Amino acid sequence: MLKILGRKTSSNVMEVLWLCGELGIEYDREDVGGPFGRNDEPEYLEKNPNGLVPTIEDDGLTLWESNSILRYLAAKHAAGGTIWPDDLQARAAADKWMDWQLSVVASQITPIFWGLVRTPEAERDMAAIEAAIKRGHTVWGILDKQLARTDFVAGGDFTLGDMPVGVHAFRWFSLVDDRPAMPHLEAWYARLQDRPAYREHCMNPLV
Ligand SMILES: N[C@@H](CCC(=O)N[C@@H](CS)C(=O)NCC(=O)O)C(=O)O
Repeated sequence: MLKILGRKTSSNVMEVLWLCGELGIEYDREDVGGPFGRNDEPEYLEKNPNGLVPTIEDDGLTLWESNSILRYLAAKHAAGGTIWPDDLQARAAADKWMDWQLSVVASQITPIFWGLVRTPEAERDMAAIEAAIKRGHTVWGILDKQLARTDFVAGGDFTLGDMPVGVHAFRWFSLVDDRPAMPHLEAWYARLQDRPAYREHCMNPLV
């Protein structure tokens, strides 16, 4: 059976749990990282030299990087389906938004999340948090423009492309009140919330 190593409070672990929920993939999960530790131990570093979560083990394969894990699991369990389309151009469109989460969204949302959730109020760098919020107006505005054209990030169907950004959308909407109206982004976020596995794994109190 698929084994997932990683605490469920990690955004990158959430992606994997969400996909397992979407596809009905059974798994065993062990708490690793954050308050649970273990990710700096030699046994874990042998599996994932970054000392980060998640890592999966499946049929003799050890794999890290959450977006790569999503691609692997979708190719294995949902081949020919819409979530990871066979059509090259549809797949590239989904891939693009997964990479965009890594290269653009992660660095925009992290100062807000760490600042407001994991830093005591007296120690917060409010200037850095406010700068990240301002940057978010531009970043999430890019996605809003895309979603004016399509219901999901890569077209009419929900795909892997929606998942990494979907996990971070919860943080953006939960932590930031100072948001310009982005009706298409808001409608997409509401569509994600129609999905039971998104609600179960990605909409828990932030810690
Ligand atoms: N690009 C990696 C990032 C992994 C990552 O940064 N994981 C964080 C949690 S979200 C982590 O392991 N932090 C250390 C910890 O939890 O102890 C991925 O997508 O898997």
